[in-house]
Amino acid sequence: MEATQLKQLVDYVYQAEKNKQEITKITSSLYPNLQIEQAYLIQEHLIEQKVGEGLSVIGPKMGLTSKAKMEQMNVEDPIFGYVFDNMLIDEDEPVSMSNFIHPKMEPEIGFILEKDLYGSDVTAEQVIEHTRYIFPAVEVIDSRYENFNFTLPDVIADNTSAAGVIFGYKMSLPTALELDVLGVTVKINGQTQAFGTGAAVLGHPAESVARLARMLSKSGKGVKKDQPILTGGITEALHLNSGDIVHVDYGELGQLSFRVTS
Ligand code: OOG
Ligand code: MG
Repeated sequence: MEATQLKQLVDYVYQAEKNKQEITKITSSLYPNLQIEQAYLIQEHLIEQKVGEGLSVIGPKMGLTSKAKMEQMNVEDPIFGYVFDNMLIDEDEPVSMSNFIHPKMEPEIGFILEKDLYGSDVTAEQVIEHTRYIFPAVEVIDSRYENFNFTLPDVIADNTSAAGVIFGYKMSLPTALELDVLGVTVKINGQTQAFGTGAAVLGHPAESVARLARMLSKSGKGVKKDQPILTGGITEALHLNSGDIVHVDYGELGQLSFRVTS
């Protein structure tokens, strides 16, 4: 891909996010042959552009790590992107529809490591051994593409639909919990809308962190200590609407609630 083309595509997704204006996916006409490596290059430049404007990366996120998500989005491989400081939503703060195009929420489990992990052979066991704590989280995703319709390269270029995060305050040790059998229930306006267990995320959420480390090792990077790491939606993502009251129960990990306003 030529430098001018790269710049054009970075700008395309960047402007869509900035103006909260949905766009046609890149692969439908702008660049039908977009490859995964090229998509990560677009993502990298997008991130540099945001950092250049004074925003900071809070931590990485994994996406499409559960069957429910892969089936919902019709794509089959885990992907990663980055959460920025301007995406943080306090639990007491409502989620305002006006900040998004067509937001959805997904329940996730977050990790904080006490040690950087590098290498193509990082395992879930190592992740658990070096986890400072885990916490309940909600990710608000907001694909910049019309109808959340995209291919794997499209969604990678769009920083994996990252748009908002709510981090729960309760910290737990992964060793004290069987995360694979932990049940997570999402209720919207008092009605159960989705349920999943930790095992939905690549068998165990720690495996998602390990997979991220292995994916990053291809470009000489790793997962860093003290950064919140999102391991991916446990259930399918649920559309948010103004007036919704959302309550997520993470069993022993705690709970998270928020409301949605216009
Ligand atoms: C892509 C982002 C997926 C997850 O947790 O699976 C993701 C999307 O579905 O728009 O963040
Ligand atoms: Mg997610």
